[in-house]
Amino acid sequence: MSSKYLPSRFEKKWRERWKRAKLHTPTKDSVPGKKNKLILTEFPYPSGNLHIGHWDAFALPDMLVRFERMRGKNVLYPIGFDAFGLPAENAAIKRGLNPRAWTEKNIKYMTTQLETMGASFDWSRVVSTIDPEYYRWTQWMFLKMFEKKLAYRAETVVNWCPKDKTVLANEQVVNGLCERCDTPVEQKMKEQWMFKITEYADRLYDDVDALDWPHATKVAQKNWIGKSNGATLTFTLRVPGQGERHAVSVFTTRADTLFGVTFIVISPELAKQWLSVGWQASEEAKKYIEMSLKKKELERLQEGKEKTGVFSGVMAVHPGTHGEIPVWVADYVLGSYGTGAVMGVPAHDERDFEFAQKFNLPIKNVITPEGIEGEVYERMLRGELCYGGEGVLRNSQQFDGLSITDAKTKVVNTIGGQKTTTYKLRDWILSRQRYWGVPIPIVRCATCGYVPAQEKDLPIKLPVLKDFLPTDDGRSPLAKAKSWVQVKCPTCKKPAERETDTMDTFVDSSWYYLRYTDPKNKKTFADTAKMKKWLPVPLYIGGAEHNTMHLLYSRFFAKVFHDLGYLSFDEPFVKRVNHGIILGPNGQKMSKSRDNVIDPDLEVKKYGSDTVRMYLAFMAPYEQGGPWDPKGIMGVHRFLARVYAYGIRVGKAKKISKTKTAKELELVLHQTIKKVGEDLEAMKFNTAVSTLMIALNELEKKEDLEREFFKTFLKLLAPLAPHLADELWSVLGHKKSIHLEKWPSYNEKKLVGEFVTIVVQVGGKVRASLQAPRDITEVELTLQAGKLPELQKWLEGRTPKRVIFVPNRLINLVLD
Ligand code: ANZ
Ligand code: ZN
Repeated sequence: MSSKYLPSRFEKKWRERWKRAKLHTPTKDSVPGKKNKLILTEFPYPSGNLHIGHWDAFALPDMLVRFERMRGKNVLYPIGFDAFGLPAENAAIKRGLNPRAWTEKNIKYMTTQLETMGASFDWSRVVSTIDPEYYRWTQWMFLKMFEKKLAYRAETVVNWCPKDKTVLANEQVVNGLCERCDTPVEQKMKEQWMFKITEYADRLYDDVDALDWPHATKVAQKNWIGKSNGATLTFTLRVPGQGERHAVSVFTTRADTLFGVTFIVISPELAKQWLSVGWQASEEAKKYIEMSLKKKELERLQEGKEKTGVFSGVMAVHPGTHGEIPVWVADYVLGSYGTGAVMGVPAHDERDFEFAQKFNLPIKNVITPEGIEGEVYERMLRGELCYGGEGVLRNSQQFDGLSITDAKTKVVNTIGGQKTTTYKLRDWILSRQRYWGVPIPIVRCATCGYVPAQEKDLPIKLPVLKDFLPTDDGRSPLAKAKSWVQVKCPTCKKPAERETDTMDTFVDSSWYYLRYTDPKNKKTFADTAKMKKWLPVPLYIGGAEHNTMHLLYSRFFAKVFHDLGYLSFDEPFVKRVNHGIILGPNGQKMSKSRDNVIDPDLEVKKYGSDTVRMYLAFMAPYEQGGPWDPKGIMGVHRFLARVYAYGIRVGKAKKISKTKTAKELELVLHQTIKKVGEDLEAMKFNTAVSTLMIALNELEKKEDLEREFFKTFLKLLAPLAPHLADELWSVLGHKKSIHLEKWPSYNEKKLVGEFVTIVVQVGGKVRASLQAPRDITEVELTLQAGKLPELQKWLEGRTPKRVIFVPNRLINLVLD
């Protein structure tokens, strides 16, 4: 047997053996004496080809999966496809194919690619969102939510292309232009199906705290929900010719600044409502309102954009001073937030300040600036500068001298306002006027209105359509399926029509993990007892791009179906880990236009699957990601080649004089077992690899072959390079797969060798000292020294060019 490492000779063989031996599949729902663990990764979109990010997302968690199995857990590692969605529809339109044909072909191909990873998925539980047996339950969940009034119809703003006469998804609007014809996109009011996620805003906000999630993800969830504690205050209006018959409410987080209010601003949306109830606005105001309503929220809020607005002609009465203040209409106030109106406090709010300056409105300071002196202080008091900080009240009658916090409550109580909590979160618009999605199971009847489909009629199957281009009137392409659309009303049996909108694909992915626990169930989305075995998900690994929508929507679904009695938990994902992004060799995001895309298939051809896995593990901390380095992968490949050569030598040596591990290697052995185990458990794959590298160095230094040590080494390597480990395991004469072995244990007593004090120098100057085990290796010592806090200011992030090493005495890191 050659000692040249040629993974293409055996990797496929092992994958086939694992498959035949049903090593990972099907996962039993319980195994006596074993604890269950579900390790969940975000199921992929079947775009047609695996990219290196997929390897990062699936092959690396597989290391943890295999490790946990060796540690005696019953691990479920499922896979599926999030297969509805716009890209399939667009690709199909382009190629003149049917979206289902295109998607299914991709799933098939990607399945073969996923298999080459050697990832130990349970292929018996594959879930695909386009399978009618899956979307039957997506529709069922919609019906449950409709029943509870958590799914409803309402008018909202949509993107509209006036040339194509169609509604566009946000992704189809590129720089404000229609993706297909480059016409400027308009905003149009249209009735849509919505989920009432706002009803859960409070719980979604509060329950984040207890989750074992990355801090950034938790903050992102909270910001998205945007909870704000404030008050609603009401101002009486004086409308010309109508007297004091009307009022306007504002939402404020700074009720304490009431006496600094010098104007009121209402949003164009609220102004439009006023128009509809008889407000006589000037032509100028009407024009301004019309124009503003066409703009996008983002555009309106743009920082630094010059403020615009128009006087309404209406005056308001200040509830504290009883003086008159003008009411303006301006687009920096949003219709969808708070009450759609604000009290203008230019001395203390930056936006109001800009507005007052532009339109020459009075600016009145009511808070004494704290910690500010001199000229700036004087100017703030005069209202020439805006001040948003702490301080006590002034210019505020009986409230003078109060702190901001005290004043907030007192002002609200005195003028009869109301404490209010407001959220940025909006209800979830789930309907899409597109073909390739789950049909919304509703019938529109002229007599009965929106009638839910009956459970026994589910799934309402997506009809096969030749022409699935969007229609001219903004209705979904499904409107073209005449015979499918025309049905009898389930209630009154008169002719009626099916709803032709389909669902946002985020609905499909909000519950897929439930289905993994019981993918073939025909009676319910998943059996309760089976769900209990695996859920809530102990670990969910995915990309940071899902910090808000997908994770929030899934949490919302879990809460709803918990409240309806179907789930025992109301938070779906106990722990969340976000993986980093693999960048191109030039450190930039991989993209075809930059010509820096790494094709995993090619890399596997060149180096083998194990090398690609190991290199991804080694290149950077998992949660951080980093650039792909062609030299780096060669280094990892050489390391595996050395492992292979060592294994072949051990295999060939018929009789090895000593079978016990040499005394001087015991420390390394036990430390390696401990470190690799701890690293894998914490998903620190990179340091697990470097620990194995150090161990191999030590092995190779000895003249005698270390069979026992090497056997342990292979077990530690097995989760990372599963093919190679099994190949060498059989070379050593084992009949059963190494993946059925127990994870090695270490002896606590053998962990500590004798300690020595080592002098640490940088560029020849003593900068620190270090306690290290006797006979610590150069590599290990360099690593440890590099981490010393007292060295950081000397290293300044540089890596040493050269290392001078005197065993058990000294290490000198030479920088240049
Ligand atoms: C007076 C005031 C004085 C305000 C002051 C702030 C500072 P957050 O914290 O994001 O909830 N606001 C209220 N409704 C608005 C709307 N529909 N469009 C734009 N702005 C709106 O922000 C709450 C503050 O945002 C509110 O408090 C209000 O301005 C403004 F020194 O009221 B404040
Ligand atoms: Zn009817």
